[in-house]
This record gives sequence, structure tokens and C-alpha cells, in this order.
Amino acid sequence: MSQLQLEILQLLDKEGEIPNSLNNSQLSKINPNELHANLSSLWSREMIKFNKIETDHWILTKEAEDYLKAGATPEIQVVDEVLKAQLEGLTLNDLKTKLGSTGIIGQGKAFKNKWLKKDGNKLIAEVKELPKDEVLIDLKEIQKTGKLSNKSILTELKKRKLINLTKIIGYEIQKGDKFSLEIKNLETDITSDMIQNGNWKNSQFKDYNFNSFGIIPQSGALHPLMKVRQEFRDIFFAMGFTEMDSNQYVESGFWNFDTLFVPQQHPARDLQDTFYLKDPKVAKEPEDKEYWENVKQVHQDGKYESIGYRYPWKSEESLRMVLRTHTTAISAAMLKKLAENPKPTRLFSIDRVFRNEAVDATHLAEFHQVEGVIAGYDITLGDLIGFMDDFFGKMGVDNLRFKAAYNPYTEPSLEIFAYHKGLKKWVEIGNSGMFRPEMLETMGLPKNLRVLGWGLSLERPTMIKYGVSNIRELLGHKVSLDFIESNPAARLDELL
Ligand code: FB9
Repeated sequence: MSQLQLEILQLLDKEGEIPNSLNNSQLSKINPNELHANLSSLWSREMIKFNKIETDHWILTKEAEDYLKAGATPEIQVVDEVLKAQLEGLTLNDLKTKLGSTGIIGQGKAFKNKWLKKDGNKLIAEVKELPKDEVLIDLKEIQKTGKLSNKSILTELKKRKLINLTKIIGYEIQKGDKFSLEIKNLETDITSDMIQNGNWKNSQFKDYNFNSFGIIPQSGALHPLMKVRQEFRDIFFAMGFTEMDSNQYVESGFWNFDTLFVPQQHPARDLQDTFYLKDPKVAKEPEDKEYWENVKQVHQDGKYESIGYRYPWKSEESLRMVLRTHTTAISAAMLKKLAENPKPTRLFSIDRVFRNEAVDATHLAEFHQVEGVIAGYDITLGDLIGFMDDFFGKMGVDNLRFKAAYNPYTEPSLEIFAYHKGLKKWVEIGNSGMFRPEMLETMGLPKNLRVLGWGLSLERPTMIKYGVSNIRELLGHKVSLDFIESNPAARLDELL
């Protein structure tokens, strides 16, 4: 038994009960955690019963303590200086010289209390004598007792960041059914020796606590992004999609842009949007020379009933190596392969992409793109819209809206919107479109095998799902491992 446990039992024996440990001279000095541990030990032997009492307790901030040290609030110090200089008058600069930042803080409050007025650049007292420093008196009361009866003053002082609310924990303690001033050694485990030598008969065993939780085993934890990625993968698989092999982060400009009919002067290809590699700087030309020529022709002169962009297409621009800016580069390679054996197909990928753009609380230079493509004979924009309803419907997001948009590789293109109940506004949840013939027919796909595609990011839904406001809480070196291990997840549809 600890000395503290003995003191608690002796206090109970003498006084019958302890209404609040905070009011007890001995117990009020004990660290709350130590007190709670000792009470729990005695409670587990049914020697005592106890309840936690939480009391609001206000404490002063550093600024408020500085006011007490100065002996007056800034507003009183300001009025005092103005009254002292009443004859020659005091300017704001004089005040700043005399009181520094205290003068700035104080004169605002003094004006608000109508203790001062301005006459040109001079400060004039509206009072004949120094007012009572009510705020200082209240701060002294709070410092002494931790409370103040006037709730509106408490609110005002909290707003001025002069006080903060804490909780102090006390305990009401009574005698338990097995109260005693001594603790019999309770056995916790029966052993084979006790059974053999019969000692078990005169031993007292601690009750088995069926409510205690087992020790949580140390284990790994999936990153929230990987959990949401798996949710999307399950949806794609359930809808008949095959996952693309997307682990190639470096692409040539040819596969990242030219195959997608993105013209070589498109702003997306500028340095401020795309990461270009120094080594290797350029790619080898694709083996399929016919395809290479087709792409060049459709950009430069037009082909497949398209007038193209009519600019001098440069092979060196096309061979520059980039960090892929979208997983649509992979989709292009897979659709080119599909041209060898064209048939209705559903493909998806969820992987990292890189954009050389300004970073902020919700955007980094890389993110995970979720992308789906569906090849089907004579499918239309209506099929795309209907499929988006199905796809997002599977994560509980209904009632979508669509807005005409532009992508170099899809026409028509649509931005996808859903209504966010929390923000009470429509939010963009993705982008989509019908891939252009200049891309598909150039690959050798049959004219009537149309392909729709859509994409969204993995980070945005994950941030919504886990209530993350800054993407750095989710990705990067500042991520808290506790967050990774213990984040409670909510369904996406509960939050949109
Ligand atoms: O993810 C986005 N928003 C989003 C997604 C889901 C969500 O919650 C889930 C439904 C429950 C909430 C929000 N966006 C796309 C929209 C915006 O966040 C946008 O500001 C950021 N976009 C990224 C690109 O920005 C540089 C998100 C990313 C994006 C945009 C377009 C595509 C992919 C990712 C695409 C595409 C595409 C189009 C046609 C054919 C193939 C691919």
C-alpha cells in the first residue's frame, strides 16, 4: 500500500467521507494523475468508492499577469499619462515613446470607454480624475479564486485574451463495501504450487475485471490515402474495371502530351506547370514509326477529318522527359495497345502525378489522380453522365451537376459538381469528357469505338473524409503518426 493510499483511508476513517478532494488540505496538493491512480487501486479492491468532479477554473494569460505586475491596465496607464500632461497636451507619438505597445493597446480601450478624445493630434482626457481600474480588480479576483460571478465580464476578458478556461479535477470519496485500514495481499493469479500445497484455500483473490480492455497490440496502420484508394479500387472492381499498370512516373512529352492531342505551345507544357528532367533529358523515339508520324501529322496538318493545330510540330519538344502531369498518359498508352485488339474495355488507375504549380493548404506539387476510362461502341456523352451518377452514387454522392469545360484531349468535356451540405455550396468533384478522334483514330482505334474518361484527386475526398484542412497533415514530413494510426473515418456521403 502507498503512503497516499494509507492517508486516504485514514481520512475516510476519521471523517466518514471526503466531499471534494480539492477542499482537503492534504489531497489538494497531490498531482491529480497520482491521486486518480491511487484511488483506482483502492476502488479495485472495493475499499473505497469515488466520483470525478470537474470544476471550471479561469487562469490569467501572460499579458494579464504583466498588467498585474505593472499595477494597472494599459488603458488606465494611458489616461494617467494624458492627465499628467493635461496642460501641454500629449500626442500619440509622445504616448508611444512613454508606453511603447502598451500605449497603443491602451489608447484604443480608453477611447472605447470614452475616457479620451482627440483634438487635432493631441489626446484630451474626457475624465477629471483617473477612473477605477475595474479590469485589474477582476483579474486579481480571478487570479485568487479562478472564477468571477459576472459571466459577461468573463466573456469580455476571454475575448481580450487576458484569461483562459481550464478544468480542475477533484474527487468525492466514500468508504467502499470492503473498507479497511489495511490491505490484505490480493493474489491475482492462482499457481500450480498453490493448488498442490493447498495455499489457495486461505488466499484472497482480486475479482476478475471483465470490463478491462486487453493491451492494444503494436501494429502497423494504413495511411488514410491508402484506405480511400482501396475504397475507390473496390468500386472500380465492382463496376468491371481492370487496373492499369501505372508505376511509371517519368514520361516523354510524346506520351504525356502529344498522343493526347495537347499542342506543343499549350500552357500546360510550360515550365511553371510541368517538371522537366535534366537527366535523362530526352527520350528515344517510339518504335512505332507510323504512329509517331500520325501524331505529328494530326497536330501539324490535321487528319481524320480534323484540321489539326497547323503549327510546325517539333520532335525534340516531343522527346523531352517530364514527370507525368496526369495518369491520362498511362491511359493513352493502354488505349494505343487496345488498338491492337479493339473491344469494349473498362480501365482505371490511381497513382501519383506531378504539377509544377503554386502550393497552398490544399495543393502540393504532387497528388494522386483517380482516373477511369471506358471504351465502348457508339457510347455518348449521355453514357458518361449516367456513369458518373452510378460511380459517385456508390460512395453516397448523389444529385450531381455538370458544367461544360475544356480539355485538349476530350470534347465535349464536363466538370462534375456535388452539393456540399456542410459548406452549403456546390463543389467541383472531378473532370471528364469524350476522348477526341484526333487522339483515338491516330492510335488506330476504329471510328465507332468511342472512349469516355474522367478523373478526380485522391487527396480531396480523403481530406473531407478525415476532416483535414491542410494537406500537409496528410502528406509529407509533418504528418503525425498518431493521426495515421488513430484517425476515425466517416463515410464520404456524410460530409459532402
Ligand atoms: O478531385 C477533385 N475534387 C473532389 C473530388 C472528390 C471529392 O469528394 C468525393 C466525392 C466524395 C471532393 C472533391 N477535383 C479534381 C476538383 C478540385 O479539387 C480541383 O481543385 C483539383 N483537381 C485536381 C487537378 O488540379 C490541378 C482535382 C484534380 C483533378 C482534376 C481533373 C482530373 C483529375 C484530377 C481529370 C481528368 C480527366 C478528364 C477527362 C478524361 C480523363 C481524365
